[in-house]
Amino acid sequence: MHPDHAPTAPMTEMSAELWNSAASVLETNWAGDHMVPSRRLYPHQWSWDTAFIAVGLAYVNPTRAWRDLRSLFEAQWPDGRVPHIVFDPAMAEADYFPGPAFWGVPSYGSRPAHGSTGIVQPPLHAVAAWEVYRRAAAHGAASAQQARAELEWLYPRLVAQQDYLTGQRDLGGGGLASIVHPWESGLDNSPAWDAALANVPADLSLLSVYRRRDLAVSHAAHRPTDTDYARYVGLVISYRAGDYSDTGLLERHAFAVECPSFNAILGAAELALAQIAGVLGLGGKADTHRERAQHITSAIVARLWNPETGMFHARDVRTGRLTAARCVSGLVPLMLPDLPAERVAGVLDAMRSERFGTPVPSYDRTAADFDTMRYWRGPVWINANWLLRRGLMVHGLRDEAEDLRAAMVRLVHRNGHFEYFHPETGEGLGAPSFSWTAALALDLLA
Ligand code: 9WN
Repeated sequence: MHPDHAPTAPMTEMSAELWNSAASVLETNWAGDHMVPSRRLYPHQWSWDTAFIAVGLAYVNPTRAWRDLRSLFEAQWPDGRVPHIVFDPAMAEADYFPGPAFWGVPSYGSRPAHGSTGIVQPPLHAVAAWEVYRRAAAHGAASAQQARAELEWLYPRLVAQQDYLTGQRDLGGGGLASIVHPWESGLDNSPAWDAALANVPADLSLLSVYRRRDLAVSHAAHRPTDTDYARYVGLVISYRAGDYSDTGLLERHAFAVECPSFNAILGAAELALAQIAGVLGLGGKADTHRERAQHITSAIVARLWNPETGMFHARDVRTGRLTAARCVSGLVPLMLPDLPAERVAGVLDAMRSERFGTPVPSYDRTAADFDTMRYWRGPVWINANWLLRRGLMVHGLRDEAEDLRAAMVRLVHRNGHFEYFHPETGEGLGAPSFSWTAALALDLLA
């Protein structure tokens, strides 16, 4: 760690230790022109990971934060979509499944990559770019100048990403983006998709053709099941069969869902773009971004709120039904400043109830199928809690935001920079030395 990059507030021994270990995880996971989420489990570049990681790199190495964001957007498709994985040509097909040959996507843009996937992830990059920009001046005049130049480069690309998601991906026609694969949510095996996935054939014979690499490097009990994977693979094959086109997709693809968390991030991105447009002297554009954020917020409220549970739920676009599952994604719209007061109150009641609590697990603790180990079906994830803390701050709930911050810092300090955590014991689960946990720890300490 460079001494200039340490936070300005005095640090306790505990926070200095955490700061140093977080910075060293980010050092280890840097792969030349991008960051990997985890060396063993995820050896390529992932889209929304890049955004969370940039938030932390903003403190210790802003040049790498910009490099990482650029590397991702250099692989942006001509239609504006930003792929969920950009494959590193230095890795072999067998290092991750499904790898580049399986997706069969050519390399777009200037990135010397080995192709990408054809699906997306939550568009948190505008929020991240704004966070890196805001902190640039603390690193000196050259860093501030670099930040402005990077914003100029990124802005039209970020807008193209929004246009793709609010245009081609508005499969339901109600002003929200649909995800067409559970991986697009970033919350892969969340119970939020169970109802919609029940309509997707689970052809287990696919798994005798394709081998799951994740099981070679992680515990099976911590990962999605084979049935989940059979459906994931089947959905890629279905989307790939139409060359990843979204035209007429509802008629030929078995999964299309409006996710509250994905769409809340889509709305937050418009607000960050308004700030960025302001800095770039594009005042008129800033107003348009704010209006677009309001439309997205209204559509989330109109389409995804369940008055009976008092929180937001995923909507199956094919049936028009809201899922019954209460998941962390249903709380994330708290990030939106224009969320009506009664909806804010509902989300807060749910968050404070025995179903969730601090830190917030990925799924309702009281549900019969709450699973303390299995990925997005129970464990605590730092990125989801970080988004919720932002939501608490947006609505002026400083004390609760501080409690959540302290709980996250304690969890990571005691247990390490794991991918996710047991919601009762705090034990670290999944990949150790996980980049976004380390990056967000830096932000929580600063
Ligand atoms: C599939 C990289 C990614 C995260 C996702 C997380 C997990 C991948 C996987 O890892 O998903 O994209 O192989 O399980 O669910 O949020 O971006 O960290």
